[in-house]
Amino acid sequence: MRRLCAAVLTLGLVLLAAGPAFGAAPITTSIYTADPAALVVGNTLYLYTGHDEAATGGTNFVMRDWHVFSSTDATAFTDQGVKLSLADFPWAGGDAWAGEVEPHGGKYYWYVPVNGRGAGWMDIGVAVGDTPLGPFHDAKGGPLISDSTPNSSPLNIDPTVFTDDDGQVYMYWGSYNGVRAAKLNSDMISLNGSVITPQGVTNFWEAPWMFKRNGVYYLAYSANDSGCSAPGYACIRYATASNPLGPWTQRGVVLDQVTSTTNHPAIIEFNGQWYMVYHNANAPGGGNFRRSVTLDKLYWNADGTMQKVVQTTTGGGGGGGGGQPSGVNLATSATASTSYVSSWETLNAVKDGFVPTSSADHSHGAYGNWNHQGTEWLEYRWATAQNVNRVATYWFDDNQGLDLPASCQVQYWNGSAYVAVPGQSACGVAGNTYNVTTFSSVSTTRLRLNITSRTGFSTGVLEWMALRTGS
Ligand code: FUB
Repeated sequence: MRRLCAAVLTLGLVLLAAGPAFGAAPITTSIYTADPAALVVGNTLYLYTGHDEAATGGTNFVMRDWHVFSSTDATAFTDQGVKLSLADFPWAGGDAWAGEVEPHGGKYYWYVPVNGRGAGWMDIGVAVGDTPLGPFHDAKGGPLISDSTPNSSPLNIDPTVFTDDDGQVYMYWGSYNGVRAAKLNSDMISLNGSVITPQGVTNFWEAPWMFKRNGVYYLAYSANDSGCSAPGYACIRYATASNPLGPWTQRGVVLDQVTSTTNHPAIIEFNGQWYMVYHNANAPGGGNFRRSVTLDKLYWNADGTMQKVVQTTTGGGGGGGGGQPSGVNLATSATASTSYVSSWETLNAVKDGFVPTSSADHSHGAYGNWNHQGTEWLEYRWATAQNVNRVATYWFDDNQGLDLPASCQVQYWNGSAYVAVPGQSACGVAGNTYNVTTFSSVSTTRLRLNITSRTGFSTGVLEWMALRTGS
């Protein structure tokens, strides 16, 4: 009955897509990185990344420079350091956002969005260097694209630059649903013709990445429609075309939602293997403004469509591509309690070690708090202190009154109060998978999961694992 009532209440609200919440190991955990662009030169894969410097709990981007990482095996990456910064653009005032490097005429052109201090907000500038590692300097002395460029995007960020077989160079960019494209002249610092609004790039939000394979043009981009991600989060969709300026046909989702709200693709072939390079919030202490670049293998279907990328599980707080994380699950020996559980649900189901097949799989029982809204909590207690450094949560979503939460937080009892576990990575809220949250090891007799619902919904949990440090 309550599921029927809830169905009526929730009719017309968002349906959430399935998707693993994890990614492979970050390319570094020394700094936070975001917005990757990839380039292969000889036997080296270069990743050009933004640099997140927001403090823990920060609610805005703090981005002042860009790093370059290099690798010869797509596994181990060397941070080559800061190769471009806001200081290289005297006309820019802040916001070193997502750029891309394109080789041309023996030089390397690095297109970057920056706050241009002029009218409006974000502009696109261009730097040039003689090698993939620079040194780079401002190539133009002012913006290539600004808010005063006719037909520019509502937010002029995220340039992707592509050179066709005939040598013509194209740039796509934009955000706030406003994708734009233009040809570049061979000087690489001026437009050849006017800015167009390419057709068919449906669900575009931002972060385009353009490339060509077997004569087909591909445009991957960040989308945030309800068909692919939870509110506030993004997935990566892609479109194909037979002409570099379109029209485009959308082909679906190639990367599901990740643990950061934003996402940003770079798709590239290196040593005979294709990769999806992207970012998430999986590094220790990570978050929406403390992101980390990672990459996973990408595979093709025979018809030229891309298979959805499987976000793998190694390191960085990863959890298993939907599978159960490994390690000793201390939950099985804990006593569970909660601020509220519906009388028909089964609190102890969260610690029985069952591996659900989806967020709707309550075949082994589930915890649910319908019809409470706001923040409720689950808690584990042990008779003696346990060393814990990660939890994994599999949310219950009945597609009726229970929905994935808006947010969550892990706390521990420090002997006198509940406090947030230190160095906590993003508390993931993805469906149909284990969401792993890592933190600095704590020795405690009590662990708590605070769960905050979305407006109009209650929340539920199928499994909540507490994993022993070092196992
Ligand atoms: O990193 C700042 C902005 O967030 C980028 O420009 C977007 O692509 C998004 O990742």
